[in-house]
Amino acid sequence: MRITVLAGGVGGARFVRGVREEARRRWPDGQGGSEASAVDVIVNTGDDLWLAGVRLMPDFDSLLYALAGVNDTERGWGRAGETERVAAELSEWGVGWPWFTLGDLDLGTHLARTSWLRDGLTPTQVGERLQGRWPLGVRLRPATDTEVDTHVLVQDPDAAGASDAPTVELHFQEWWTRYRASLPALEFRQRNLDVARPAPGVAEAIADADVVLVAPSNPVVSIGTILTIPGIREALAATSAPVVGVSPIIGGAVVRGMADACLSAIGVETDAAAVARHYGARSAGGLLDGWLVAEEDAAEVEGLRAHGFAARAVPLWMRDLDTSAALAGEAFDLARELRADRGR
Ligand code: FO1
Repeated sequence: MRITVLAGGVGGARFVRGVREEARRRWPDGQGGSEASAVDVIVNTGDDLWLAGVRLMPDFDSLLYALAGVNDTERGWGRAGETERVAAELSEWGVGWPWFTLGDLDLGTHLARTSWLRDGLTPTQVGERLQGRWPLGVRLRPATDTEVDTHVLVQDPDAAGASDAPTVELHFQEWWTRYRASLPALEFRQRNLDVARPAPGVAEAIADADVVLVAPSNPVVSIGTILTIPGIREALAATSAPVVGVSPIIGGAVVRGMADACLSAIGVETDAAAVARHYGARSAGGLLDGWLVAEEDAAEVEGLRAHGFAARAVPLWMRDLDTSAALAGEAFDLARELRADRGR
């Protein structure tokens, strides 16, 4: 069973842990000749940035740390047991951003990554080395090896809200961590899309999948950014695998993060059905065959089915490994039914 997941960082990590667990339970590798399974995670790279001379890949690192079990579960990013001695010095030197903390252990990752990049390795090759340190049980794949860093067009925050304030482009991470997504985003833009291509192995992971899962990550700046990489939408349209997504919205509210600020910026309601329609039904040229909504949103199922989505209301809250695995199981079950329907 080959499972490919499109994921961002923090919300994606929780879901991918569930996918890994459920895959292990359903397809214990090689025992009794049972079918083996493989999980490939296509990771958003739009949050990535250069800061203090090092290359950060926040979504990749959130998944890496969470799947390795070394993540800070409180903050949702960075390393457990972190210290900030170097960050204090960087702040004294005025290097980096005072609102963006680079922990000591985390800096170890960024220094290793930057060192390998300077040796000529690609982000994909760097990712292979980083995940080689811990047996993750899944393969993390940056969506592209091109630097596509998301930037956000806003009214100049220093123009004191003047109606004719000029616009400025902020790196997504400044908009997200300094301004907490409070500045209305006029546009999200990725860099270098004219030369960006899926990273090696990404198009194949989609084409060869038995199921493609869309994690409950930010539909705009995480999943949306993966979809802007030329070639990825085409691969998703062409794969024989059913594409099943999980709503990041429960009862009209985001589960975590500030996806609502991103959705409103592109004119999409913060609603489980609205996000599905934003992604589009595959039968109508969009992304999704199936869509899982929370039981709180069961009333949306009939309308979604009328729009061509194989929708289903299931428990969506991922409180722990078991609930995350159960959610992954619901996605696997829906995908199996979709494959059976297609077979008919
Ligand atoms: N998020 C914050 O809100 N404040 C921070 O200081 C911060 C530092 C940071 C450093 C490394 C890293 O990989 C992630 C970091 N994040 C921080 C989280 C980051 O904004 C998110 O992981 C995603 O990029 C947005 O979902």
